[in-house]
Amino acid sequence: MIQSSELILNPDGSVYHLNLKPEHIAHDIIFVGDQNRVEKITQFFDSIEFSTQKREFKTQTGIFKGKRITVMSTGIGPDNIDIVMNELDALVNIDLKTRQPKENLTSLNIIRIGTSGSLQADIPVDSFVLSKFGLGLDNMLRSYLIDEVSNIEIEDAFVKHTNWDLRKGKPYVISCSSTLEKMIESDKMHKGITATAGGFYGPQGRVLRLNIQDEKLNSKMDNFEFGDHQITNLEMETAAIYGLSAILGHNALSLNAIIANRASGTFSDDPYKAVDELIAYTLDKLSK
Ligand code: R1P
Repeated sequence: MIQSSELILNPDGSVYHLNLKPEHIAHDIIFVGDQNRVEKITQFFDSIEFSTQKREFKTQTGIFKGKRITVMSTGIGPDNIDIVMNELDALVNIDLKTRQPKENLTSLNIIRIGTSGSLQADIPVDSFVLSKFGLGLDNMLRSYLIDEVSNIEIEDAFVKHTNWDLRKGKPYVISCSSTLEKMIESDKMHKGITATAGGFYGPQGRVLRLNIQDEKLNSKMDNFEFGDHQITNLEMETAAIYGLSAILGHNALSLNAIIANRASGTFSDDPYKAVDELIAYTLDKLSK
């Protein structure tokens, strides 16, 4: 039995941070970072059966073209993903009354619709990137046992190429769900390795008033290659979602609207438009 200090439930039986009970979520789930993006998606639904919000975690479940879908905001960063993924998994794979893991496990389909900065000059603002791999620079996932799901060859090549300082922890690389990739991909999507940082400024090479540990990191990431793969973009959730999905047994895919180009120093004139187009693209693919 899992103790109440470890799996915390609210007085109504919902999971602690997400405020959800098992009946509130669909098996197809869309993650967004920004809580205001939830309704940008559910406005297209035929009906909404459930809404809740606690802190930055806003959830709505409804029907889109006959398909039951949950849309949820995760807030920013891998630490939030640790909460979201563990509590979502508990909703389907732990009996919350007996506090025992279930024998027959359920796999959720999770698609992130996020914003991101491109590292490549030829992946311009307002384009889309499908994350074939997540490269975690954040360390959160290293608290778990990940050797069976991580791509050690790419990790080692990246550490060597960037002369990575291992005092920051070892980067981890996890692949997307190939099933979801096949469902969503098209020639509108760039594909590559998405780097996930544990912060927005220093951890992504931004210098305002503080010196950073490796000023050349972004340019070294920009010219890293492993087989056909290069690092396309930098954001704050993908690798953590891929890692926890892989070890918990869920399917995950991350889609990125490119709103900044770090190579050229440009920012989209209308970042909301790119996100709206990615939402329309994803809903269309999901409804087929
Ligand atoms: C930083 O501004 C936030 O934007 C990006 C990053 O991953 C980070 O969460 O994604 P979202 O727009 O989905 O939040």
